[in-house]
Amino acid sequence: MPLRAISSIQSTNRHETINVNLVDSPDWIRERNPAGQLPIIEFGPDNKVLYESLIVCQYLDETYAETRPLQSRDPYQKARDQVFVELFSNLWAPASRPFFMSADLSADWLHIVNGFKKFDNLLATREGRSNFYQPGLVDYMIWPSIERLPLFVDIAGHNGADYLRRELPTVHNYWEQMSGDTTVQSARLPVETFIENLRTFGDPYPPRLNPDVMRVYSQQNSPFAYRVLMVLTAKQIEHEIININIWDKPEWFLERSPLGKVPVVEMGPAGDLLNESLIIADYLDETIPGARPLASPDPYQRASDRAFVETIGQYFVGLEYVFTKSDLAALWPEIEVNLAKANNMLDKRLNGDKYLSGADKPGLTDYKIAPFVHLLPLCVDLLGHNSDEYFRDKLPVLYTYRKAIQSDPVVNKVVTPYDEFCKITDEYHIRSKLNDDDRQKKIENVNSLVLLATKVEVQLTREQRESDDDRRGARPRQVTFSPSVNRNNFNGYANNRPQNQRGYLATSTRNRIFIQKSQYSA
Ligand SMILES: N[C@@H](CCC(=O)N[C@@H](CS)C(=O)NCC(=O)O)C(=O)O
Repeated sequence: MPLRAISSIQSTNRHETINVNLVDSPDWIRERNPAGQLPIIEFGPDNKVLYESLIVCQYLDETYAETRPLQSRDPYQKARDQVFVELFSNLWAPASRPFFMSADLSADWLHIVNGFKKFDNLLATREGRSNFYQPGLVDYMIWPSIERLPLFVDIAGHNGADYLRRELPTVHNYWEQMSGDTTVQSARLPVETFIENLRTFGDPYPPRLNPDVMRVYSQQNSPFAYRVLMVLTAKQIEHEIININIWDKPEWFLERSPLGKVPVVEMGPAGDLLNESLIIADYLDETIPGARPLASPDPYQRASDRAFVETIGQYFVGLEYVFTKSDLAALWPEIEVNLAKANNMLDKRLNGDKYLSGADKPGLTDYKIAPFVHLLPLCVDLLGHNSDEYFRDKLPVLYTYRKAIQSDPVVNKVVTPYDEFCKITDEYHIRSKLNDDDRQKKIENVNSLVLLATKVEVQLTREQRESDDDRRGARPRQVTFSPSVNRNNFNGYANNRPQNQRGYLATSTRNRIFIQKSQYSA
């Protein structure tokens, strides 16, 4: 229940929010909370960590008491309030489960009603104690559940507002009063965004804050994305990076990438999209002068360079096999032949130069192949050979060229260091061997959220139809949701955590959707 923590934080206290994809939880979450659950807060110069929403909120209240204390000062009352929240949570969990899990809510309706009635009775035991003009910690702890109640009734096929008024009078009264609270209001989320959140399992689509800044959808370890990032970096073009969890892609990414692959760039006020790394690289160099042109000015040279990239790319097949084939050893003879061909082709094309550009800095063709040359030894190392010796002895041109591109500051800035990449590759292999139970559990988690999203959508369509028919008049949508994301935080995160992110992210290759500060912002 990440929402609790968020809605109880005073808006005057600065915080940033990282949404985590819990369906496919990254290791760095378990490093912070062994149970792998949210919310987790991380704070202070020594990165203190705290989890369990009730404990987190209590801590926040005690630490930031100067603005507005949220708990009773009387220890007995405080303890009783805690017991109340526990009782409440225990009732909410079984009552809400059918909304996530059951395909036929009408069959579960009696069970649901029963749970909601208990809810109402429990809330009645506190009547008179809440000061609605100044809700306290207890209120903010139970509100995220109560806020959803009318919508849940709606999606079960009944009219949520009417049902509350008739059957759950205490909840109804409480809901109306709490809705007027400014903290509750500031944390509201349109129901459409709620649906999107259920389907995306991580951050919702991060709005582009500045349409002049080019956006790159990337993945921290994608050599294809590196091509584009190298061109942008070499030309010093301002950009922002959204890393996508390519193992579990959010829908808003799929809407932007025809094959679901990174890189994709999103540009200009109209959000023009372009995919395919080589095409993007050419386009950027042709249309933006930047710090320096990267391609040859001669059309024939440019065309033959493109052909060179296509052809040598086929000899990097060993690298592709690392990620696509299980029995690398059987493919070793083929890998060796191709590596030798790549070495010879590069030798001819370089003709003694340091870079393919023929200059003292890499050019467009160098940046197109650099990510692959950087990673190429993987297909040697993973077979237990020593790639350094192998390249030096058998592939001397590739060996020297690799050292040359790795000494370029642009390449260095963009790529994950080779050693780190080896660890990631191990993880990748472990990951693809996830046991079937884990996989099944994940699929069930996803399905239950998608089911709920679908139910909410069906309800919205029904509401829309009814209001179109003007049968009941345009009933204002009554239920909105606490956000799981503080919208400002896209900004905050981008500004607060720029340069140290690479190392941090590289330890976890999965699930990160974040904005990296563009390298060349003022
Ligand atoms: N031809 C594409 C290839 C891009 C590509 O394969 N990207 C990988 C990451 S290295 C990807 O997005 N994979 C996700 C998937 O295929 O589902 C290009 O050059 O941009």
